Amino acid sequence: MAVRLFQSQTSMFCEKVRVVLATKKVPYDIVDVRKDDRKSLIEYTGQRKVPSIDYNGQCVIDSTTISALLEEKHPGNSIYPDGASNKGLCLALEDWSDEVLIHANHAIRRADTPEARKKAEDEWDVHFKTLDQLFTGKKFIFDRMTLADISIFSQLHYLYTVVNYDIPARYKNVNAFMELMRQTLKLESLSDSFEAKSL
Ligand SMILES: N[C@@H](CCC(=O)N[C@@H](CS)C(=O)NCC(=O)O)C(=O)O
Repeated sequence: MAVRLFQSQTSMFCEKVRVVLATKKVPYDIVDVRKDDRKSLIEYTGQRKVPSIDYNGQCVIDSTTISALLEEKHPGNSIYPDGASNKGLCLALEDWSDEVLIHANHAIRRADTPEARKKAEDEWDVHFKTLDQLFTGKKFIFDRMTLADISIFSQLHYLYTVVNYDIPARYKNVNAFMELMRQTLKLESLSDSFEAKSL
């Protein structure tokens, strides 16, 4: 089996796929697209976005599609919860995280005035409040780590790895979740990005 992940180390969507690959213990090689200005990525996939994957010759683009393919090919250590209703909820949370939290991340990373920074932090506050309620009385969202946790973690983790912004201590449940994920992913610190290792 030959799997190549076209990625950049700092992308939250690439980290999401690295965690899925590691959870499923799938060996893979990394093609760092920054090193050749995305030339190898464009040659193989015909487009510029990462993560993209070469799965035994099959070209797959987008972290959601890649995760679903990995689940199909490697059903052990499932990344989805049991039961159709919980799976639907997990997919909805993955989508919310990928499509909504990403905007808050773009806003805080791009903020270049104190006003823009304040607006971006206010936007994050809305999401932290939502997440703090979501994680009330829970460790993971379902009974074990699923793609909902992995997607949310990847967006929140970007605040530590790239933005240099710590989640305020008042969001106790969100901070407890980040600490649990740090331990689960065997990260020494939340400022370390998740590497290409097996769990
Ligand atoms: N929905 C996509 C988002 C992927 C995405 O936005 N990738 C960014 C890096 S974080 C990218 O490659 N942007 C380069 C471009 O659009 O040219 C996914 O889940 O994979």
